[in-house]
Amino acid sequence: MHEIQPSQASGSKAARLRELLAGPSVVRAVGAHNGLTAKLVQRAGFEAVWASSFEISASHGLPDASLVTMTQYLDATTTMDATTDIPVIADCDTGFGGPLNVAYTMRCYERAGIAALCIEDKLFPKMNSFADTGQDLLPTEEFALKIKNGKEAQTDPDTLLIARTEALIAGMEVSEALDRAHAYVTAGADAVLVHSKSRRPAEVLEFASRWDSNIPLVAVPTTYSTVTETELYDAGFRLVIYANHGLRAAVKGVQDVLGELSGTDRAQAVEERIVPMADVFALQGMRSAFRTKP
Ligand code: SPV
Ligand code: MG
Repeated sequence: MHEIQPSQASGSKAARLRELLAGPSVVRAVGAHNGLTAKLVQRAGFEAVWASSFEISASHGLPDASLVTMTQYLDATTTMDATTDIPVIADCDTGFGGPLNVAYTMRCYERAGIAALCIEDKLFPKMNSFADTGQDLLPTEEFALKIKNGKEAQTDPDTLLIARTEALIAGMEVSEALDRAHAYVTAGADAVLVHSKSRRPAEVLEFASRWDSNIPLVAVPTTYSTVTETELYDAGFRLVIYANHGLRAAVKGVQDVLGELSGTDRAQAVEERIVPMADVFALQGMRSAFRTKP
């Protein structure tokens, strides 16, 4: 079993993420889907961006159901990486196919400089974890082979491959989730994400209490949102992903403002509830784009 090792200071984002994961406090990532939302994540002080398949799919107006292609995901992820200084963790769904697709995905994402990739043990094509259908899993050995192939294709030793088990999402017992996750560690995973749709943190905390590895654990407290980062860290989680809070905030904000605007006859009605253009200019880097020589 291998622990996350701080890198030999290559200065890359992947090396930085390894350092953070080996550090004394929980690493926090937030979901994003484009350059602007990734910048907002960085500005709010989070340590990493989660290039969420749910958010990227939604940004195309599509369900998170393996419809968006690998190159579309990579394009969005590369933009997020280019517009931020913090590591980007790419949600690569099932790895976009079989073991060969995972190896190809690893090569493409590494070439683009992405710090970490996460793949999950659902069947391709997959559905979002909170959908009530399409939660069938690949046999453990087949997913372990995907992890092995991904790791073998890796060239930068700092790149992280996170194995995500959907066993609890599929209604299996904690012991099945543990068996799978331990097999993924043996196959070479650098971290394990155990996803859950429970309203309470009990099952992920039980998973962590029975975790028999130094490989860091990753939590996505979307439904069990009462849990604190401290509780998760103390249980053994080193990375917490707030997967879609920015997108959901944006949908609420746009819906509310446009709803109000459509019921009135002048734009001033919503002025107080929207940011000034100057705030967007700042996010776009307008001043540096148009800086002229003195
Ligand atoms: C995502 O953000 O795309 C995730 C997390 O994979 S979830 O939507 O909970 O499956
Ligand atoms: Mg996803």
